Amino acid sequence: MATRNKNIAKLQAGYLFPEINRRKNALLEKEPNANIISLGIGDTTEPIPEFVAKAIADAAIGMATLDGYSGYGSGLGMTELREKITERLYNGRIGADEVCVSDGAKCDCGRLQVLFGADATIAVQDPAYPVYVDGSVIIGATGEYSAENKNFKNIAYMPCKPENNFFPDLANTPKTDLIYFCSPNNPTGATASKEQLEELVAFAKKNKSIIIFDSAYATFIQDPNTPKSIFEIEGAKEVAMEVSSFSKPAGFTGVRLGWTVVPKELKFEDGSSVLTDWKRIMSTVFNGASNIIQKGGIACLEDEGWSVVEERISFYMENARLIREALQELGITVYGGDNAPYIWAHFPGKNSWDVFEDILESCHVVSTPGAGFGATGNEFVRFSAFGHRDNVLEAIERLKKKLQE
Ligand code: PGU
Repeated sequence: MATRNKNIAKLQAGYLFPEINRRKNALLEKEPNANIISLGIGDTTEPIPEFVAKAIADAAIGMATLDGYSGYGSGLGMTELREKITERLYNGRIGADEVCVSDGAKCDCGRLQVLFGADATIAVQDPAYPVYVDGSVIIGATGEYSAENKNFKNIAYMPCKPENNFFPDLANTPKTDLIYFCSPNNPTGATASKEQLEELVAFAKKNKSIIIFDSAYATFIQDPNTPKSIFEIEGAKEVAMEVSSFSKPAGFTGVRLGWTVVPKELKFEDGSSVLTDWKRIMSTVFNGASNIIQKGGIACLEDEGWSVVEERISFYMENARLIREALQELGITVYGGDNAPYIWAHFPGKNSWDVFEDILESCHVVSTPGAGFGATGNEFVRFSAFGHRDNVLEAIERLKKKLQE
């Protein structure tokens, strides 16, 4: 028989969200009538704009006609979509030919790991979206796991905690090939300021690192002075690429559409173009995002679609405010929730899986334990602001009852 991929064997646990689901289902087995509310996985709940659904439906029906039919696309996305992304979301700061459309940010993270390979050294924020580390483990880029330190040998973890305002201490971060950086951050909800991102770009320049900037939540930023893209920072095009997504702003978590920006200026050590290699990877292991769904993406970015997208974002941010304020009233220290759809709640001295279990058992509310995002998350629990308003209010009532005990 074939031998098991030794890198997969290094993964310390199952992927975080299926594990949470498993625990939720275990509770349902014990209490089949439990009305469980999820503030766990960051999955959108509100319908996509009707204007967008109609564009998708029209494209689908068009496929049954000779004129409307299309097969394989360019692989990097429809020109109209790429242009609209640069106009609506990047103020024209990047070229449409630097936008590579995909089936989502998570999938692009996986392909990025293939792009850089097993020899790339990486730095990640701790806590971080688990895909950066797990994906790097799978590609073999992380070295062995140390149970004692609860981390992988070849990963530079950049602790992000209240004490450093959730921005890494770059002076004490080693040089690595890649730096994963997510702002607004999943899971802490923190955003990096312009000055902080300037520091990050300067750090990457000095070390000849490439920043992989994840802006999946950029549209949730409310503060007009907070950058929504790394490309708002001067010189970033020489040291950064950006992954992003329609998932959270447009309710496309199940529809699937995202993109990665790879600037032409971004070069490897030998002077060769990262964009050229990215195109090579995309044309080899991906065949383009669905042409039907790309029409939906175009519709999102038109005025009629975008006004509803903005309404949905405001709706989720109101959920975030409700959750944040309710927890604060209960005396819990919370972070995030003002420029991001996540609230990062601190339970000093407690183990996050225990807090998660306790809230699940006693309130029938699913949260996400901070330890699932890295060792620095261990005293924290993440609450997602994605949910129907009734459910959010009900979850808040249950949390109040429980935590006031
Ligand atoms: N990037 C970040 C920072 C994310 O938090 C998520 C989703 C994605 C990318 C995925 O984007 P797609 O375009 O939909 O692929 N994070 C959610 C969902 C969990 C998951 O496994 O992706 C979360 O709850 O953290």
